[in-house]
Amino acid sequence: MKSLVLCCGLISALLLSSTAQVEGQSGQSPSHQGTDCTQIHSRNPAAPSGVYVIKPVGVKNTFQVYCEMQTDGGWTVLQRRSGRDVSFHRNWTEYKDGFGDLMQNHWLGLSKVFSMTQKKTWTLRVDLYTHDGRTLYALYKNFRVGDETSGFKLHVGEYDGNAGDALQDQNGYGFSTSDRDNDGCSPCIFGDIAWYKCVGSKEGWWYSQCGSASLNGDWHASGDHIGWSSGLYWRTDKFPKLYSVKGSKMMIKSCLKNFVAKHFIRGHTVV
Ligand SMILES: [Ca+2]
Repeated sequence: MKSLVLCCGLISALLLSSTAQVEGQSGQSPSHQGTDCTQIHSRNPAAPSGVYVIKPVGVKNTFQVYCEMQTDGGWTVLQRRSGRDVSFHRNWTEYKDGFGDLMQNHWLGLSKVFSMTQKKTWTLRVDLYTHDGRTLYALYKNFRVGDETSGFKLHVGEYDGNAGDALQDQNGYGFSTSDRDNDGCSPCIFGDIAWYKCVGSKEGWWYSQCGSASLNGDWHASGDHIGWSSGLYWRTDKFPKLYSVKGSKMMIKSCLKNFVAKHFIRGHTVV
């Protein structure tokens, strides 16, 4: 964990230096505010959390994201759940493109996450809010998703945190929706029960026969949050059985060690 922070701190300084140089050379006002929230924060540590326009490295089009600006850097939010005002019953195209309100409950969209994570090195942070007011977290190094041909396959590296590791067994699996089955089992056998799809109620996730985590299922209020297989679950020993969390947030921060070293040392521009 300490080495991760040090790495990102060093790289942020390098990135700040290099991007300032590029802007100074061009003299143009950018139509976007950075390649991602980490870069925006590194340029201006006083920048508040909120919606920003970004243009990831190598991507043609800009898009909006919610940036969670914290003392350890800027995090780009991929998913947020805090209630049932936005339905997560969506098809493949909707999970691909994204939906919801960036300021509240939303899913950024798998194609955007792919476009961000195909370059740079990323850390995923999953925050899980319990019904008794606690926040547990899970950190994964080397997070990325594959392209659509791969089913937006999930890649996560080393785990750290206090929520337990529920995502590692979904590593390497494509995303599944009610109209796209990449869960790796047909049928999926659990004792004397067989399902053809791990998708429980039209939610999408990286199911893996079917796996230990899903944060896009049906949201359940306090008092109605235990016993639901389609809730927001993170099945580790840190939670009671069949426990649906009160809220969740998934966000990523870039750590540009390889990318910056390659482009900075060779004198190429970083955009
Ligand atoms: Ca299946």
